[in-house]
Amino acid sequence: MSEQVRGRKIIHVDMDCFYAAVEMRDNPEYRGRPLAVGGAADSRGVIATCNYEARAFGVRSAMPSSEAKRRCPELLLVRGRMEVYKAVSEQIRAIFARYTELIEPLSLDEAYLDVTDCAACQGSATRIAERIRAEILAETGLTASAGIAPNKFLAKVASDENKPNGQCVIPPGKTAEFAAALPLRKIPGVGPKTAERLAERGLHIGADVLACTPEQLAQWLGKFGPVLHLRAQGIDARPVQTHRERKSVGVETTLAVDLNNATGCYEVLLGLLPELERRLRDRPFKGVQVKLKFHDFQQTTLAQQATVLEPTQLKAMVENAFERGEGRRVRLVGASVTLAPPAAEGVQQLSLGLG
Ligand code: DCP
Ligand code: MG
Repeated sequence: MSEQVRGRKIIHVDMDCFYAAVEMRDNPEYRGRPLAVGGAADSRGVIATCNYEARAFGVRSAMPSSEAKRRCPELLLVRGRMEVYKAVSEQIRAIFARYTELIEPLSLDEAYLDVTDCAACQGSATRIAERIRAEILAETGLTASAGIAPNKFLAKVASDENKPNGQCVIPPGKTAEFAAALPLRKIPGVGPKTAERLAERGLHIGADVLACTPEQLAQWLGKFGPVLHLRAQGIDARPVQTHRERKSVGVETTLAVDLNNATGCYEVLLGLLPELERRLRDRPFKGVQVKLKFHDFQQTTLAQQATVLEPTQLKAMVENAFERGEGRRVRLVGASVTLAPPAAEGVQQLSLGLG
């Protein structure tokens, strides 16, 4: 790793139970009680987020609201107010911009900041993070947590360490040590399934991964294998990206009633294509994905190469994806395309092939 990479100062800022915190700020009667923001329990809604009182009952993001209500019968479930969250998001981004132009938003409430060249606080990233969090609190009435580290991966993991309203620094000399002790599940990219597969091989923390070669890991995990080997050493060379090229365009819909056959799913997909076409705006693409989410919230994605959206290909993909459900009913259908790299633009003309 070059000195230049080693010398970066990255801050990851993440608001604490964001939507729920905004609702408690604006509705004092919600405070001190278990509160979740999400869709209603009786209409297939899911939890977007919840406050710490609700988390104590095991309520979590992405959980069906009905399950959340089972775990916490007194749960107060409120609808989200997206426009308010977006306004707060703009406020915090304006605060970040006082310190650096190198800002990479990850979502409304989360961003990476590269403050390597920021002169504030005598260049102390730790104190810059403290100041940013203090300004967020003063100007929005909400708390944020932060991670400070020499790269994005460690900064993100660190911001979770002292949540809520806390921060954690991983200094350059401690990165390897921190990563070696890190439970693999905390590494972005390691989901519950990957963690399980790694645990089956006796791999639980970063140090365990370093006993394997990147080639072995590639055999087990594909492209992510060598990446995991780097992360387990505390290495991440990805720069903070101020604007991201759009890599894919997708549309999806949650069905009012679950479907139990592939033909029905295909019809729903056909209905989504005009919207996909509109959002594509004639850009060339190189791959197509079909996504089905089953009634148990498990989902499957099928990807194939394609430069046009061809009904026969899509139909076969839907059928294939449906079979993976092994009889499970479908609650969501989605389709997306992977955009061709900008260099290829103009070379091939998009045609939807659907008339
Ligand atoms: N969100 C959502 N659906 C999810 C996850 C999150 O709608 N499955 C929304 C609601 C969250 C916001 O995004 O408030 C930010 O997501 P975070 O993962 O940062 O979660 P929180 O900010 O709610 O909690 P934490 O304190 O753990 O960051
Ligand atoms: Mg958050």
